[in-house]
Amino acid sequence: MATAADTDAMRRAIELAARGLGSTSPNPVVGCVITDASGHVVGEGYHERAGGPHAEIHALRAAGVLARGGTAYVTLEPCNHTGRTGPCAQALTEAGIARVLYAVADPNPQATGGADTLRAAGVEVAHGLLEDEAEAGNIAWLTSVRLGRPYVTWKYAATLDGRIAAADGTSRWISSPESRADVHRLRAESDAVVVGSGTMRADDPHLAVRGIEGATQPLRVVIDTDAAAVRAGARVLDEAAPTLVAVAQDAAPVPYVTAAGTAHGDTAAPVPAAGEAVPSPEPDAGGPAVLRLPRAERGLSVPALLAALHERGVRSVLLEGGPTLAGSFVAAGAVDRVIGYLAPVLLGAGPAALADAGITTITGALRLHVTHTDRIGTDLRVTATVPKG
Ligand code: AOF
Ligand code: ZN
Repeated sequence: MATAADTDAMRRAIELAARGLGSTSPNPVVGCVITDASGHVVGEGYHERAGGPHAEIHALRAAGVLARGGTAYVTLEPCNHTGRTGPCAQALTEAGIARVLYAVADPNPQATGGADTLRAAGVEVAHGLLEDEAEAGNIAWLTSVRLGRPYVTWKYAATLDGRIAAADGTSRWISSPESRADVHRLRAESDAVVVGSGTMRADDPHLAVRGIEGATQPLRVVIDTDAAAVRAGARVLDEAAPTLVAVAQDAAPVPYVTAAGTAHGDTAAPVPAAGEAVPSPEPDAGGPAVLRLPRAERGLSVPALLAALHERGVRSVLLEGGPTLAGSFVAAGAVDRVIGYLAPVLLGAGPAALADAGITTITGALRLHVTHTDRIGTDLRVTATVPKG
């Protein structure tokens, strides 16, 4: 039976795990708290970056000999494999941990089995404490393992009547400064930020994280189907973060000129077979990487794009605009979560946040589940998830 103290310790482990958001991919976020035999917290840790020590190891190091006879609270089932680091199930046993409570079972076939190993070594093991919270905190990685594609959040800022720009195209600034700062936090927690060619042309967005110290920059992805929207000197081509430009397989080769004035391109890229993504120069080679993808009914194939991003270790995608791109993701069933910043502003005319998503009748409407409503500055932020299945 879990006590109130057990719940507190697991809640703390979930908080610790969240510190890794944005810097652990392709690995999960994981937090761990260790209490001694009398229930005092003697060690805490979280997974900080892929390839680094797992959360349990950080917490065990902090606890030292005080871990003996104690309890470990872990947000994810301890691993059972030797990957880039040794198996945590074994490390916990060797440290003399008497009891392990974990929130979510590890769906990764390579790492699973830690609970059985611990039990076989005589450790008391229980699963499921604060499982829903821990699942929500690690949703990007869990979704990626289960579906083989990144977790996709579509974010938009609109007026209360659902418009993202006025009829003449002007849009600065609909949302409050606080909402715009919040978007930088979302970017920092995401592995990739994606925009379409319309947004590229209209806004020349920068897409990097600003104003958050120590933030990991996301991969900036521009969907430029006909290789015509990303122009020389575009802000997205600067050095602030890596950039990937996705174009159609048959689009003309385009040499991109970076802000620094050097030309980079994909002129040597072979035309791949349908459905196949072509590896391109790494973004840190100086210019944007170019990814050639199959065309779809509308723009590029969303599943092919997500598969290529997953292949590159991207576990979470933030879709930042515009309405056409969001429409094609919704139509492809590839949106997991929606975050809308609604400003108390009316326009009465102008484009809607979401363009055609292939829905023509009310029974086809995509019905969401609201998980949070928050006041951000003068705006209302609504977070909603798309029910699975
Ligand atoms: C982590 N951090 O704190 C825990 C993980 O790439 P490796 O060898 O470090 O192993 C990653 C797998 O280990 C990961 O996919 C997950 O199944 C398991 N647990 N991973 O990166 C952690 N506890
Ligand atoms: Zn581990």
